Amino acid sequence: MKILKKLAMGVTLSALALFLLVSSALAQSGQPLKGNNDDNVLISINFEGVTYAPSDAKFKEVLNKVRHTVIERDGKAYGYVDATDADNHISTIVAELSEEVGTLASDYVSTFYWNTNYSGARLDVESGRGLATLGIWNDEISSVRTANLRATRLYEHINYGGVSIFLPPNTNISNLTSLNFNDKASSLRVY
Ligand SMILES: [Ca+2]
Repeated sequence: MKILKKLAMGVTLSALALFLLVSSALAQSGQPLKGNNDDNVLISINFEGVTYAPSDAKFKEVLNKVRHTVIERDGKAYGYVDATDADNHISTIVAELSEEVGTLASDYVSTFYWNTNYSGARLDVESGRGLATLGIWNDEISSVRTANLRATRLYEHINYGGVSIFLPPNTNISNLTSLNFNDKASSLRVY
């Protein structure tokens, strides 16, 4: 985040209020994010062992607490306040994914785009790489295609700081606004 934005959006960011942007029709369906589709959306989140749908009274309250969102391959989302809890969950997922072997470059490369709908300049990042700073890409990424077999994480601040969102393999997000992360990432990892 740029400094000016930080001041204005600190509270909003902590919420990672991605789910509120989901269409009401989807929100009522109870279906989780599905992999391998464009415009994936999250419509419910597990927090401290309880799953909250947008229709639940406490949904907004929960989102306001969540700082780290972890999306599993089946599309289920888990929210964490504590970074270590999120890291532990991610470690388990990454360990499982690391056993999968592919033959395509796209199996191991996530692509980030300057604009929505996978347009504009693109940034390819290979599995195993972390970018602690993004240079001219800071606060610019607007869409992403994650590697077919490897997970990807976006962070609000440089050096893997701030709120974060962990995306499963083979996931296309055509507009990161849907995850409250448009033009917001300042560091990232491809596992
Ligand atoms: Ca952008």
